[in-house]
Amino acid sequence: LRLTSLLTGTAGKTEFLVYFQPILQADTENLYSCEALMRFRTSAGDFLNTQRMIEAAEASGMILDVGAWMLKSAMSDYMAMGRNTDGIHLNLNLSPKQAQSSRIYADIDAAIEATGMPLNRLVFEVTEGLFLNNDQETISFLEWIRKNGGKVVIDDFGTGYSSFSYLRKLPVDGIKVDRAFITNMDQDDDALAVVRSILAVAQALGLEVTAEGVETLAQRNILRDLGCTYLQGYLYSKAVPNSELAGFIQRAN
Ligand code: G
Ligand code: G
Ligand code: NA
Ligand code: MN
Repeated sequence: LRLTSLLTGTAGKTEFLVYFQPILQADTENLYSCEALMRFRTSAGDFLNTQRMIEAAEASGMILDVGAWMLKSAMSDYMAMGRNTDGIHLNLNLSPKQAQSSRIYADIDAAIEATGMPLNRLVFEVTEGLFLNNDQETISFLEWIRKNGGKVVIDDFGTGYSSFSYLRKLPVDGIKVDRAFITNMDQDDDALAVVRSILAVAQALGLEVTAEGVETLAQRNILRDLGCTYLQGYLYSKAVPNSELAGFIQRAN
């Protein structure tokens, strides 16, 4: 598999990179966090499709090594921005396999130890699929994060199987409403109704809501009026390398 040669460095100089995409407080538009997103750049300078690469890593089991690399690199790059990222959270994506592996505690501990990034500024993004088997070890892991001051949010919310009644029982702090609903919200009444309902339920359950894929001021205004907590999307910034993120943060201050 390609990824094996990538990881062992036998595929030329394909680089693993960490990009960052800002997440803003919806009411003030102050910077709340940045989501770390993996990028794969070939020696020719082309970017490989991230989703396909992640899927290949999951299928081959290499996601555990790739994920551990990602945790440490994202925290390290983030801390290297120094004062710029003081007090700002860092969102990290966890694959289900990664979150369910027994080494996840050690991987997180090692990354924190190596970089000095405090756990109470980390937000872990997991997908609804993680909760399908109702596995007690998964629940314990998420509770461990939250006991230590970290947060857990459900990514791509609305695309999977989670029901609202189930949501109430999960050890999570919030949800990220899938981009598909946000994209269509200002043209499609059904999409707007879904976003409205999700926000109403989340608020009733005391959950924070992030809207992802916010591209227009019209979408921003609707989301603010509905009491959405955080906003993320091209309206503010795409995912950028840390060199560009530092500039973005300075302009925001
Ligand atoms: O940023 P972009 O739209 O290219 O991301 C494509 C997909 O890859 C998204 O579903 C995103 O969540 C996922 N992804 C990006 N970085 C990581 C990562 O570090 N870990 C995991 N598990 N998924 C990631
Ligand atoms: O699965 P996850 O939500 O982590 O995937 C995020 C993906 O969405 C990334 O590939 C990212 O580049 C992309 N993305 C982020 N913001 C926007 C946006 O405003 N519009 C669009 N079309 N894609 C976005
Ligand atoms: Na994500
Ligand atoms: Mn998402």
